[in-house]
Amino acid sequence: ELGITTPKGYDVSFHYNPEMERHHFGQTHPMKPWRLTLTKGLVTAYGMHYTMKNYTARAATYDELTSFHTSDYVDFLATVAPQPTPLDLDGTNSDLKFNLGGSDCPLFEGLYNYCSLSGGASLDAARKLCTKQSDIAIAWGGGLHHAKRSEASGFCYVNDIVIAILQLLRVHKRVLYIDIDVHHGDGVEEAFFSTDRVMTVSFHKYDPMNFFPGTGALEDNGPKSEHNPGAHHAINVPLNDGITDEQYKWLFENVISRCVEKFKPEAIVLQCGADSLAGDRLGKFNLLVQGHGSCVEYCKGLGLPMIIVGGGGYTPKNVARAWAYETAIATNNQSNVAATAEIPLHTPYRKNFEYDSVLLPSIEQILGDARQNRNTQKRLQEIIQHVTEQLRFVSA
Ligand code: ZLV
Ligand code: CA
Ligand code: ZN
Repeated sequence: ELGITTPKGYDVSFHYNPEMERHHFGQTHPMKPWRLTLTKGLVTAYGMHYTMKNYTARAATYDELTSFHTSDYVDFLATVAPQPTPLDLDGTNSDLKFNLGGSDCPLFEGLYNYCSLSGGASLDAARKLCTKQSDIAIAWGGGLHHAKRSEASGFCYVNDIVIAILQLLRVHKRVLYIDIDVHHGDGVEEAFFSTDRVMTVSFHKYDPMNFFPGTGALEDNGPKSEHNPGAHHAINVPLNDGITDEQYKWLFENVISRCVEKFKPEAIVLQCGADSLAGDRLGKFNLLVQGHGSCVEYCKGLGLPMIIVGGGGYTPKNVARAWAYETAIATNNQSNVAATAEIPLHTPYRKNFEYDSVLLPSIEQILGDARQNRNTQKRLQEIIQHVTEQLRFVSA
């Protein structure tokens, strides 16, 4: 069996389970698992599924979940039921353990199944890389970067990324984790705080008093003790509202090229949270699908085995556009897709796409007017300067 290979010779696999989207965080909660349906519909409408291997992701097992999480926490996740009481009509029972049941991390029907499916998809992706059956493995249901060993946080209950990286570390000496979600990838950073085998790089909006989770300052680079091998292996790129494609691409390539040069990773995990796109319900950047996708393009060009996971993204139609476009980049269908400006007529839920149903809407189509850009070129230079200095302490 030769498998399906894209014209450039990459084996791409797509790990997806339609069961995930049947879960609901609640009417007013911004996280809509249904965006995965929209993404898969678009990927299929463009025919991209013919150019990759498609796997129905399985649920991660208890043992797989406890490769990172404590058994106390996983046991609790497995047994808690949504408990709306007469005093708690919206299901936001906030006095539960492990940060569960508040408005960010509500308890809902099938929560454990949802978490296991997200974990299973990313873990399957990691295993395909380990066995060299895939060069690029895509799991849009993963990317839940805030979950801690023993705590839920920011819409994330199980850290599928940490579980996938632990799997990669069985075979790969060094793994580079890159996070373009608009929020700081704190859970992944913390999990690998004391090892020099994982470097974490997060690009995010940073405004500690007003924006979740409030961590990820430029100067936070891992443990301060030089005796700790993890020192200098956490890279943070704090940004302000309104950053543009041009600036982001420039910054991304400058930062990542330096990290790759010094750290020499054997595999990459790229978290593609789509809340960094213009028009997101929570994020306030000015990124277009093209700018967001340029990060995927750049990483692919490094020629290293790579897992691509999802993450945030709160305007479902924009999430689907970006993740379909990025699937196209991975499978080398990019030019076909860009040439077909119109979203195909037979796309399920096509009416959801608005803006004349184009795949790559302009900033005017999305926002009317771009948001004010609060990132100066001077500040971006400072960031590159700081990252370069940190990397002096890093070697492969
Ligand atoms: O995209 O939340 O601001 C990966 C990801 O990175 C907070 N949470 C916390 C800190 C104090 N609270 C406020 C509680 C908010 C309750 C419910 C919302 C409800 C409606 C609309 C927006 C939010 C919301 N919550 C916006 N930002 C938050 C953050 C959590 C962000 C998680 C991002 C997850 C999947
Ligand atoms: Ca981030
Ligand atoms: Zn986010």
